[in-house]
Amino acid sequence: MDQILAEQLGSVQILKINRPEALNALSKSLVRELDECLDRIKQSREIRALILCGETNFAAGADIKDMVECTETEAKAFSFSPVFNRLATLDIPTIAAIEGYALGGGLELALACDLRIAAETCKLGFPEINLGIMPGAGGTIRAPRLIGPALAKELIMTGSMLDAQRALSIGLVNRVVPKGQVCEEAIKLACKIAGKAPLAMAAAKRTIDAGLEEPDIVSAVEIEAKNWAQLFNTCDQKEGMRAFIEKRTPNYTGK
Ligand code: DAK
Repeated sequence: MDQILAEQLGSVQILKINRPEALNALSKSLVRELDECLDRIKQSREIRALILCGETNFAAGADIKDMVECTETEAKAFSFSPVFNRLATLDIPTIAAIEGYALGGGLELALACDLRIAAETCKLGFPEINLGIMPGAGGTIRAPRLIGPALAKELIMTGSMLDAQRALSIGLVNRVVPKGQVCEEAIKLACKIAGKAPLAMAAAKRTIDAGLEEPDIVSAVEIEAKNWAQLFNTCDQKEGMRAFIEKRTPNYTGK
């Protein structure tokens, strides 16, 4: 059975994690499948936004049964981080639509996305500390950048779960919607974003992420200025501004 179900709605790609019997725990083979999907998405010129979701759960973490007897070398060979990094650095915007549990590696997967929409009944957290490990696929790095080091340390050190409202209040998720509506909301948001100029979208994403890496604000603003000016080499910049002046809807081609 496919552990990732792929569906394309216009220019929006939906990847649904499909391992309900284990609350969508991320097995090695499931993450390999995800990687193959990312390959296809990277090569596509049609796909302009990606949604990651599950049916009743997002993902209750990496598969503990896969990891329990790992040696250090085997743990290193577990290839979650490279795949999550590839997801995080895709040119297109990515949205995690979170129903149910997003725990451990599941939360790390959601954090590798640009935006997160959560069902009001969902539970998020890093329970790794309860298993004698710590987050290892971006959690200790991406969570502090998103919610600050103190709140990230509290989450990681206690291993406690947060509900959706608390996650919203600390900026861990962008929006909270009623149970059962996350996918619908994510599709609406993805369609809105997918209609924008793709090169500008990619540049905005790359620039925000580069700015977070760059401790010196003057250098960060220089990166922004360079990336901004480069957009004037694109047909889409001319199209966007001409469409405004001509009072019509722009037709972006990604060139
Ligand atoms: N792994 C394997 N199976 C899991 C699972 C998991 N993470 N979570 C749930 N399941 C399975 C259960 O074993 C059970 O299967 P059966 O016993 O029926 O065969 C089934 O899903 C239903 O679960 P429960 O019976 O436990 O359901 P409850 O509603 O009672 O509880 C729960 C739901 C989410 C509170 C509970 O299932 C739970 O605590 N699950 C574990 C959550 C967790 O600790 N997650 C973090 C895992 S550690 C890496 C870096 C990082 C990582 C991996 C690699 N590298 C750098 C390579 C990530 C590590 C983690 O995520």
